[in-house]
Amino acid sequence: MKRIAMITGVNGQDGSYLSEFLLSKDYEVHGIIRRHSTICTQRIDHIINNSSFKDKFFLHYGDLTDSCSLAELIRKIKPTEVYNLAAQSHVGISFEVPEYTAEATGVSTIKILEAIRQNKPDCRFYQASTSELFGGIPSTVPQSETTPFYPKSPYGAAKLYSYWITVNYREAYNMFACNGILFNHESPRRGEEFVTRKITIAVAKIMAGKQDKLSLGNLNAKRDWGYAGDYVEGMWLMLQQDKPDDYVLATNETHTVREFVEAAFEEVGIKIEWRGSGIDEKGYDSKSGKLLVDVNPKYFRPAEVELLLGDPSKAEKQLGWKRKVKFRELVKIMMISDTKTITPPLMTD
Ligand code: NAP
Ligand code: F7E
Repeated sequence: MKRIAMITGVNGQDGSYLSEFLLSKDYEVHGIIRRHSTICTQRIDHIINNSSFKDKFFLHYGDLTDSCSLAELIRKIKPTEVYNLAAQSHVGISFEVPEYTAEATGVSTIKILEAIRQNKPDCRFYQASTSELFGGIPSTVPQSETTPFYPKSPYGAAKLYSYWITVNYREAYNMFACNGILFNHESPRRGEEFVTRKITIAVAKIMAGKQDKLSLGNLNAKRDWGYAGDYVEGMWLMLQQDKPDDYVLATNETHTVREFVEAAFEEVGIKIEWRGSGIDEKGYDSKSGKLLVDVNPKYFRPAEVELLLGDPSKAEKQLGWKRKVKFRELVKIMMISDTKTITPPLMTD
């Protein structure tokens, strides 16, 4: 049987890695992009411009908030698998655009599920669920498929709806619908407003003399950070099982934002020495004494998820999935990439 995947959010971080992965497995891949006033396909240009994918990789306009476009795409493409990766995916920004986040990250999922139910009910469905669902009960660690949910942001609350409507369509209509409850995963293609990429870009720019210091919010937040390239394989594995189910993908390791900062500077030979506390905490180059990191309350969130640590044992056992890239290797991969891109200026004043 011809395997045809439809990916919403194809030009996002995960969409780009998943496209590469599925093309390597000989899928026909149909990616959905929304219209921008400028072209936003940087993460997939290498696929678009690769002639061997000319008859394998297709892009279509569509929008999460437009059920007409989604239904028409399902009718036209007749996918065997749909990966719903598109979302307003920034937790901090979800406090600034809460209603839009509810529409794009929550309600849109029913539009896709209904389009599948009515037009291609045997199609398998992957929902990009998230560790943000666990949010507010930091004492419950490590978090697994049985940990209660307690979202702490408009983003988390919208994803909660998407999680349950996916379970509901599986149970009510016997659809093959799965939730991947993914903990944070990063890469050189990570959006520049997420903390890891903000840090690696800033360190590269500081080294190139293009930025003075890095300003951050909560340095104490702990995250379970993995590598996006590892996680897309887990998404695919979920849709290859005999029965649909929900799975956590995580590394089972947690690190503070502060530790990520230290690791990134260590990659360029700088040891950070911290002085002060709270909003007065600052990070200095231990050799030169130069101020490199400070705290700016504008990056604090109205409500914060303090601690995420995932237990991926169900996915490891049932899917045979395991993350390959460890924390320090992830920081290194991102630092090498950003250092290469942000070259030192050719001339100085
Ligand atoms: P990302 O880089 O922010 O990509 C999000 C994608 O959604 C982009 O392609 C974006 O397109 C698209 N999109 C946003 N609003 C849209 C709309 N109204 N209509 C159509 N497309 C729209 O996110 P990611 O890191 O790849 O994450 C993929 C999915 O997994 C998201 O649903 C995210 O919430 C979820 N997730 C991510 C993580 C993580 O750590 N990365 C962890 C758990 C869950 P534009 O380029 O047009 O904005
Ligand atoms: O924040 C803290 C911030 O924005 C991580 C999304 O992919 O993963 C991601 O959500 C932590 C938070 O990711 C800054 O307060 C400090 O505690 O990189 P982030 P996130 O909120 O964990 C989940 C699993 C998803 O599902 C989401 O789609 O870092 N932090 N200072 C900062 N965060 C940012 N962005 N910027 C700062 O300056």
